[in-house]
Parts: sequence; C-alpha cells; structure tokens
Amino acid sequence: MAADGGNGALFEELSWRGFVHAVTHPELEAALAKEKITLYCGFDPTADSLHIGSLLPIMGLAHFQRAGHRPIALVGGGTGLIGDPSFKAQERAMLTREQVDLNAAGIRRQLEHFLSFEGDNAATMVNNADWLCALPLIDFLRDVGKHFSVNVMLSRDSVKNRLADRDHGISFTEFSYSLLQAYDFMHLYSTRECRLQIGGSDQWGNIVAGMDLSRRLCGAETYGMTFPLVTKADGTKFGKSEGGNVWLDPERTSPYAFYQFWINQADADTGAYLRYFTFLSREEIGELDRLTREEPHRRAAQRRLAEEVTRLVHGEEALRGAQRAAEAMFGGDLSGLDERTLLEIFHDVPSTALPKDLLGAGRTLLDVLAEAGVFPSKGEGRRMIRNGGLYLNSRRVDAEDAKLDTECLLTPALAVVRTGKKNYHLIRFE
Ligand code: 383
Repeated sequence: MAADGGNGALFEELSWRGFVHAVTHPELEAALAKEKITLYCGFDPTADSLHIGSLLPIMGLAHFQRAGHRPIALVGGGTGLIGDPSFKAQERAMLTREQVDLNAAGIRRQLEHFLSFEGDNAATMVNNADWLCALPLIDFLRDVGKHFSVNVMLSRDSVKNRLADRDHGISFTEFSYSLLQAYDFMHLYSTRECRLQIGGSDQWGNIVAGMDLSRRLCGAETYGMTFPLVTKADGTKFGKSEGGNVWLDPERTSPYAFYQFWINQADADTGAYLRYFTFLSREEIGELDRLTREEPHRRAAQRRLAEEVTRLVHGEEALRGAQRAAEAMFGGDLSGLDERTLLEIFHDVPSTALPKDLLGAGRTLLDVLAEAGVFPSKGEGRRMIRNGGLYLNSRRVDAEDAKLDTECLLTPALAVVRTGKKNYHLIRFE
C-alpha cells in the first residue's frame, strides 16, 4: 500500500516523520506528486553488515517505494575500494578487494529485506564496481575530472578538518572519492533515468557533485535530498550500545540485544524514533506519544518501537525469541533460548564454572549448588527447597535429594538457577 495513499502526499509524510534535512530544489515536492521517479541511495561495504546508522536511508527508500517510486539500492563495491572521506577525522584503512567483495555480498543480502523486488515499481540492486572498476584513467580525467574545480572541492565542509590538520591529512585517493560518487549518479541517470539521490546529511557534497556532473555531461536536471543525522536528546551518540555499534546482522548483534537497544531508549527520543524507524501511522504514533506523556513508567512506546524495528530487521520468529528472552529475566520460561542469548540475558549475574564430569556422578543438586556458592549453606539450600524457592531452568526443584545429571541442563553447557523471585546464578559446565 502506498504510504501516501496514492494522493501525492509522500513529501508531506516524510517531512512529518522528520526525514527531510535538506532538498536541492523546492520543486521536488511537486515533482514527486506528479510522477513516479527512480531514485537511489548508496551504501559502501566498509563492513560485512550494515548498522542502524544506515536504517534511516533504508526506511527512506522504502517510503519512496510504498508511494510508488522506483528505488535503486547501490552497493559501493567500487567506491568501497577508495573510502569516503566525508566528515571522517582520518584516512580510512584500505580494504582488500576480497574483503570488499565479501562485505558487498553481506550488505546486499541485508538490503534485500527492506525493499520489494517485484511489481511495477520493483526495486533494483546495483554494484558500482560494475562500471567504476572498468573506467580508463586518461578518459576519466579528461571527461569527468575537467568538470570538477579543486577550489570548490577544497571548500567543502566534509573535508575541511582534514585540510586544516596536516597530521591527519587527506590522500589523493580519498580526495577523488566524490568524483566517483558523482559519476555513479550520472551513470544511473543515463542508464536508468535515475533522477534523485538520497542520503544522510554527510552526503550533501557528494550528491550535489553528481547533480552537477549530470547537468554538464547529460544536460540532466536531477534532485538531491538528505536526511538528518539521528541524535539523542541527552547528547550522546545514537546507535551505540555497551558492545559498540548496533548491527543489523544477527550474528553481530543478537536479536535480543537489538530488541533491548530499542526498549532502552529515553522517553524524549522514542517519539522521533517511532517516526523514523517504523511504518506506524500518525494516529498510532500520536497515541503512543500520549502514553509516554501520561504513563511513562509503562514504556508502551519503547515496547512498540522495539517490536516494530526488531520485526522489520529480523522477522517475526526472532522477535518472539527476543521478547521471550526479555521476559525470562522476570521469571519467564527459559526453554528454547539458545546459549548465546542466555549468556547475554544473564551477563551480569553471578556464574560458576564446574567440570562437566560432575554430571551424572551421583552428586545431589543441593550439594553441588551449595559448593558453587548459590546458597550460603546446605541447610539454607534445604530450607529454600522446602519453601518452594529454588528453581532450575525455570522449573521448581521439589526434592532435596534430586541428583545432578544431564537433565539439569538447559543447553549442552548451561544451567540457570534462580532462588527467590529474581536472584539468578549461572552454572557453566566445562
Ligand atoms: C557510494 C556511491 C554512491 C552513493 C553513495 C555511496 C556511499 C556514500 C557513503 N555512505 C555512508 C556509508 O556507506 O559513504 N559515499 O557508510 C552512509 N550511507 C547511508 C547514509 C549515511 C552515510 O550508507 O548518511 C548513513 O547511511 O547516506 O553516512 O554512488
């Protein structure tokens, strides 16, 4: 379904959601209402996964597609070999071709999740290595380079710091980056009639360079639109959690950690993030904003945000797993959670490593747990069992003489002990 109901209100919708940082032409709004256009956004394969910093432009592409426009997702297999210096404090480490290819494949798979590659306005995926890597140097310098003024390039905000600071200067390699991105826009215009490039506000200079080149070489009028940098009300950097970047790859950031990241957002940020990172309607978001104002302690908006974004990025099943893991801390069912998720949930509870051969050696659970320091004494442990206060893997332990065997394990190497309502202790068999 079109996000704008098909009535040409896409631009208004994007503005309401806070997506519009700058546009090159005020006429873009009318152009988008009048016709269906092709647009693109590029992602460089600097790692084998995207992180949530890329989520806003991805949502942007998806909004355009829902409104009937044709999105192109560009993977920078060529530009990734060079490295975009925009607003970067220092020269990037050069990646090998093999690494860039591997990364590009990973990113491509992720981008495929968010767009539809079928129907009238099917999305396409391109890799700029396909045309950039084949450019002949002399022709490039003559035909493309001639249209770039080094004077203008030196005045760009995006490289200012690098020019001022000799210790962190800029190589010719990185300095030439914006010519390559400019070439892409011109190439996509001439081969696919692509008329608009979108990107984060850090991409303004590169986008404008591409429009300029398309005008000079093809006589084309193209557009640019940038999104804001996502910020947090408390001034700290958005998109980092304890472990660093929040990645879209479930191997790098588990769906549970991903879900928790969104659950933990501050009240002051949640409304903006619902607009940015979900497709919920204005009515739904308005209602969630009201709940944040009137009963913030329930965190209904954070919960909905976490639910929507986790479903979008990881799918329904992973969302259920993350929600169950989140409940596990409060006495919920632990069965079916994998070892990695369990270690994440219980990363700050006391844990004891025991030798694997203790399992099935005829020792009682009570003995072993007392030795592991789960209770102060065996007597205390006994009392706990009698009072129904000892749980193993979320099941109550009723027998004082219960034996320690493989039945006591939750995963091949883990058992989770709970005493009382929420005192956890992790037992790792090694
Ligand atoms: C390469 C070739 C093009 C068009 C764009 C590119 C990539 C661009 C870039 N983008 C960032 C990246 O890849 O470096 N030169 O990490 C980020 N983007 C998007 C968005 C953002 C930008 O992928 O602001 C955040 O995610 O534009 O920093 O022909």
